[in-house]
Amino acid sequence: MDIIGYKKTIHQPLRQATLLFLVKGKKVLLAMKKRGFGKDRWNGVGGKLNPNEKIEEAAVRETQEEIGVIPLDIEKRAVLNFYFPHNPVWNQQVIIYLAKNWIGKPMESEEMKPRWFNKNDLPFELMWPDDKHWLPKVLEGSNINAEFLFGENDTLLNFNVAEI
Ligand code: 8OG
Repeated sequence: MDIIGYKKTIHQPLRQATLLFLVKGKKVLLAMKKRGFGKDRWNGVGGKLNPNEKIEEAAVRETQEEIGVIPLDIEKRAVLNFYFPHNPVWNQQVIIYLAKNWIGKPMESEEMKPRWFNKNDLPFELMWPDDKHWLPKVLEGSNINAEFLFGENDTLLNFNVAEI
């Protein structure tokens, strides 16, 4: 199964979700997901849109809910399309944001446990397998469009990453 072939079988736009990373100098904030999709992985913070919500509003709300800070001046830095042919309800488009300014101090919630990491020493073995292909580029300053095709057990089968 290749990405081009699979995309031809999809007829609705992908559902959107947000993912935001706080950055401070050489550090980036990741949070350990304690439940749900992506449990036991380090990730940025984010999730699905509420009805009638704009994507940027969802990025800010999810950050506040998950780690208790209000991000300011969020920068849209990547658009990632994820395809799961064995379970298409997981197909989604994730919009990636960075924030260099925020109000509050990151704290643990029921869903996430935050921790600062060096940008050049990320725990990729405990992250989604696609992250190593785009997150370092985003943190270095690139803007990215990418698509990823997953098989069962979160195996990454195929991907395209473009710097724009
Ligand atoms: O609302 P929910 O917890 O299901 O949102 C899932 C979050 O996970 C959302 O912020 C988007 C993010 N996410 C994916 N796939 C991937 C991925 O492959 N890598 C990373 N880093 N995050 C992902 O849905």
